[in-house]
Amino acid sequence: MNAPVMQGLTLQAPDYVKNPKLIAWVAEMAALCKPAKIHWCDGSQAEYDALCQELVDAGTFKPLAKRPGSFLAWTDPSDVARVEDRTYICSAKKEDAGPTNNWMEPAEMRATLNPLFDGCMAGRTMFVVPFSMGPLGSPIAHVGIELSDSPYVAVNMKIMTRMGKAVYDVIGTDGEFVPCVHTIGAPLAAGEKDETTWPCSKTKYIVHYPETREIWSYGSGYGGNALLGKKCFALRIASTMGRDQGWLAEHMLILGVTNPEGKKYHVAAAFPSACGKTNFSMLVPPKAFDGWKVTTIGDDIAWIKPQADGSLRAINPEAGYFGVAPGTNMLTNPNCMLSLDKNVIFTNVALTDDGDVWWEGMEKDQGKLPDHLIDWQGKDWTPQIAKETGAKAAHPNARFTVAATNNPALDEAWDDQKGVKIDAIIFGGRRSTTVPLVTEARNWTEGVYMAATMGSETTAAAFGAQGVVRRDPFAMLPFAGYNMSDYFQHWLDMGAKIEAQGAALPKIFTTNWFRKNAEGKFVWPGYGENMRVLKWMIDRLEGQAQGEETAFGVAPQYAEINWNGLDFNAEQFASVTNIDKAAWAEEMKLHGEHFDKLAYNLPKALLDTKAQLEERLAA
Ligand code: SAT
Ligand code: MN
Repeated sequence: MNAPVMQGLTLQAPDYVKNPKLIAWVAEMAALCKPAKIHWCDGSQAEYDALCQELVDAGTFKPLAKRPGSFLAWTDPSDVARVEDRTYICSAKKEDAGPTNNWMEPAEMRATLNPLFDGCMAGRTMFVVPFSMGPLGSPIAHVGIELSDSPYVAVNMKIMTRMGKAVYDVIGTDGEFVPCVHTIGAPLAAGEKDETTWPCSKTKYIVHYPETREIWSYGSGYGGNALLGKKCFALRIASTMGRDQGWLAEHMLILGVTNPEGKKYHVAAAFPSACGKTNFSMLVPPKAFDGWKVTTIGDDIAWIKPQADGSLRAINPEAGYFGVAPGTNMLTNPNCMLSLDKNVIFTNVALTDDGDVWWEGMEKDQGKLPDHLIDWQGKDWTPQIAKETGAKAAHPNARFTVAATNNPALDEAWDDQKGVKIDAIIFGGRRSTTVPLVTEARNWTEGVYMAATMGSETTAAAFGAQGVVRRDPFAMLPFAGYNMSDYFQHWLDMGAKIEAQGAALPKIFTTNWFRKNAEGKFVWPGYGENMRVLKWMIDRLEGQAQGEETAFGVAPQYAEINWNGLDFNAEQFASVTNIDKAAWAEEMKLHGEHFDKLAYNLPKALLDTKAQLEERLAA
C-alpha cells in the first residue's frame, strides 16, 4: 500500500504487510504524530547494523573496542528508570484499575495525550516494529506492533523480542495485535536536529487501556517505559488478557534444573525488579553439586497457560535480557558475564580508557578499581573522586541488553512453542529481617497468601526512595494491569479449577536471600549457593525431605540441606530461618493494613488464611 498519509509522507507499507486494520492504524498514527519518515522494520541483521551505525553517527552509541558488536549509551540523567507515578491503567471503571494503579478516565486521558502526540515525531523517523512475545506461532504467544521515534528502541526490541517480517505472517489479513505507540516527546522544529544524544521530555505518560489493549508511552526512552513489549504489554496488558482468557502473565524467571540422574524440573520464580532474577535464572551450582545443571528459559517474565491435562506450561515471552549491570561479576553470575562479551547494548555503565565498559562490582574480578573512567554522566571518575563524593561510575540501574542466545546456560527448550511444565513456583522478597530463608506453602491458598503479602525493600529499578519496605504482591505491584484483589482471586480460581480436574498443582515456596545480621551484613551467601535451597525444594517435590511445620509454612530442617563445601553452621542457619514472634506480630499488622487498602473485592480466603496464621503465631 502506498497511500499518502499527509503532505510529503506516504505510507509505503511493504507488500508482506497484508492486514488492512494494521495499515489503517499506522496511517492514523502517522497522521497524528507527523514523522518525517516511516521505516517498516524487517528485523534483519543488515537493518540492525544500519540503525546502530545511525546511533553511532548521532553520538547516542559509542562502539566498544573491547567487545565486538557492542555499544554504550548514556541517557539523560532524568531518564534512568521506570516512572511508576507517571504510569496509568485507564480502564473504563476506576475499580478495575484498583488502588495500586494510577487511573484516569479513558476519554480524559485521550484528551490529555492527543495534543501531546500531535506532531510529537516531527523531524524524526517513525519505526514500525513488529514483534512476537513468545515463540512465533506458539499458542501461548501474542504479537504486537510498536510505533516509535527512537532508533534505540528499535534495536533494543530486535534483541528483546522476536522482531521482524515473520510477525506479519502470524497477523495475516485479520489477526489480532496489540498496538503500542511510543515517542520520546520533545518534538523538533523544521530542519532542527536533536540537540542532546538522549532526547526525552520532562512530561512523561506511560498509559495502558486494558479494554482496547492499547499502550501509549510519551516522553521517556528508558527500557521499562519505552520497550513496550516488556512491562507494558507482557505484564500489564497481558495480565488483563490472562484474567479474561484464563491464564497468567507473571514477573517471573523460568529455569530448568536437572539432577545427576538426568531428571529435569522447571521452576518459575517471582522477585521484584533488581532482586536477582537474572542471577537465579543463570545459577551455577556449587562444586558439591556435581552433576546438577541449571538452565535458563527466561529471566524476567513468564506467561503460564493451563493445559487440558491440568498442567501449567510456561513460555518466556522475551528473547533477550535487559538486566542490571552493577553487582554482576564472575562470582555473582558467571554465565551472565560470559554472555556479555559480544553483541551487547550497554546503557548507563562507565567507559574505560581502553574502550571497554565498567560497573561497580567488576573490581571483584579485576582485583582492583580502575585508575580512571568516564562515568555514566560523561564525567571523569577515579577511585579518589568516588571516595570523596560517593559518585558511582555506573548508574545503579545501569542495564545490558543481550540476546538469550548469548547465554551459555540457555535451556534447549527456551524457544519451544509448547513451553515447559512448571513444577514449582517461588516468591521472594528483599527483606533484612522477619521473613525466613525458605518455606513451603501448605496448599495453593496459603501460597497465594504468601505471595499476596510479600514485602520488599525498594531498588533503583524505579524512581523514588530506595531501601524502604513496601508490599509488592507477587512482585507485580508496578505491573498488574487490573485490580490487585481481582488478580488474587484469579490466582485462587486458577488453582481451584486445576484441583477440581484432579491434577496436581505446582508447589509454592517463598524465599528471602537477604536477611541481615546485627552488623548489617547479609548472612546467607546467596548466588550459586541458592542451589542448596533449590535442591531442598526438589526433595520436597520428590517426597524426600520431611521439613518442619512453622507458623509460616513448612521449613527445612538444618540436616535436610546439603552443606558440602559451605561453612554454614546450625546457628547461622537459625539466624536466617527463625521466626521472631515480636517481628511477626508487627508484620501481621502490616498485612492487615495492606489488606485494608485492598478491601474492595479482597478474597475472603485470604482473610481466613491470615486468621489461621495469627492463630499459629499465638500458639
Ligand atoms: O525497567 S524495566 O522494566 O525494564 C526492568 C525492571 O524494572 O524489571
Ligand atoms: Mn523485571
